Amino acid sequence: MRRLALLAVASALALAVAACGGGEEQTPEPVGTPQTSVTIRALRGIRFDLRQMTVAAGQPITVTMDNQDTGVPHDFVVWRDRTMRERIAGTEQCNGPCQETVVVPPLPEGRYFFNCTIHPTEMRGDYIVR
Ligand SMILES: [Cu+2]
Repeated sequence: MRRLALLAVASALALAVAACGGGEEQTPEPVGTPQTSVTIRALRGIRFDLRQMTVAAGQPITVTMDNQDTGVPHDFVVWRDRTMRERIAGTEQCNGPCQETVVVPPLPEGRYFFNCTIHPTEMRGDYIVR
């Protein structure tokens, strides 16, 4: 397990170095232990409490959208990228307070995108698989 974690870190570093080949400043890769179960909260003010989540590659991921925004509907949808052409999975919409859960299918490593489809510009973030 520890060896696997080290390998994951090493490959992430290799990718980061490769990504820096262009010579421009890059923001560092976010650090976080990949999760298989995540809760994201929709809060008053049309926002999520998370701007990114890091989840495990090759495993189904359970995401619970905890809508604490009374009287306001939200959902949680994962997309292949920010173009939102390819929808991977998502919850139903629900009117807060409420919770909806989705199981996101196993994905290869990469940077995906999530948002609330009702408030797609205010409520969004990175779905990072590693
Ligand atoms: Cu919303």
